[in-house]
Amino acid sequence: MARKEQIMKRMFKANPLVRIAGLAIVLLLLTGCGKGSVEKVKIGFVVKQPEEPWFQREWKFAEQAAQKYGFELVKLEARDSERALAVIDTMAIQGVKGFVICTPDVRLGPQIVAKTQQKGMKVISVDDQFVKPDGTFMTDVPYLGIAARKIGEDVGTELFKEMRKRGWKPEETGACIITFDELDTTRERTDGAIDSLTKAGFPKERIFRAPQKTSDLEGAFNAGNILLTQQSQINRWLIAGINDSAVLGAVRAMESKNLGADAVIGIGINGTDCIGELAKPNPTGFFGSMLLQSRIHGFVTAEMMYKWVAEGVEPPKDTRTTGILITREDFKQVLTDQGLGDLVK
Ligand code: FCA
Repeated sequence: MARKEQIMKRMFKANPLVRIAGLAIVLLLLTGCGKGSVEKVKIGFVVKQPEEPWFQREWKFAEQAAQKYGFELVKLEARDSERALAVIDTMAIQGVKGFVICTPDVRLGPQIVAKTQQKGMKVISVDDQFVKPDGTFMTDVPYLGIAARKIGEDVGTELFKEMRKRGWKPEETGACIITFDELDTTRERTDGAIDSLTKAGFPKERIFRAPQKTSDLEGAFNAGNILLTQQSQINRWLIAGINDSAVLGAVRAMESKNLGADAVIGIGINGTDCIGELAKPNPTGFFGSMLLQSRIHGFVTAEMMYKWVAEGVEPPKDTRTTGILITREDFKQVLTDQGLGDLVK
């Protein structure tokens, strides 16, 4: 090593041309290195429904991970399958090394994975787990989602509790369950709610499934309306659904039949998409929601992807999060405690 340096020194001294060439190399190296150090790692975050506050929260928390680790977050929306595949190309062109996705269609999983591998990228699925053509999960793709059945069961338990508290008789009450069975995480939620309601003693024949055609507020409003037309003799209702928008849609449908806060108990899931509703000066049929941990879904998935790309740390294959009930009485406090205080300011 020392000998090599000596030779180099002698060469530099001896020949001015070598000296200039050497300087040029040093300069090139310096500018090259400089470029490398300012170019940040790029991580993508793709969501299926950017209009849902839930997904806006995931993005927001993913941004916090980007700030903490110094990577660049590329946020993209993909409302349908075509777009989901197209954004993978977009990300590859932009130099994204890996991405987190809540896909618009879980059956697109195999194609997403194939394309991702072809582009030399990595993928983590969030919220909605990829499925294979035979309907089983793609358990080899890292996934972070909610403990859907448990959270659904808690919805059922809380609905029953509130019904009892109000002194309503189960045989005079109906349960409206806004379902979306195409997706496992949503089916588990409503199945869980139905399970715990029946276990608590709510009559099975008074539990009505109202399937959504689209998993948004409008889809739930329509599903709720159809059910109310069929069961117009029932004038006290419990409502469960796949998320806040589902329950909000059904609450609006009930209101259109003059069933308000004294006749309806609805409990949603997400907790992020019902803040305006809970903050209304007068109570509505929307009683509360199971607040999910959007920080973990956004921050931790982005962090996992960064560490995978930058440090080679493989994420766990399956991570589940829990939820807690928020109501009109405590939502401001709970949201603040959960780092979501800006939502209630
Ligand atoms: C699904 C739902 C979202 C949210 C998420 C955790 O993707 O569509 O509203 O509940 O799971």
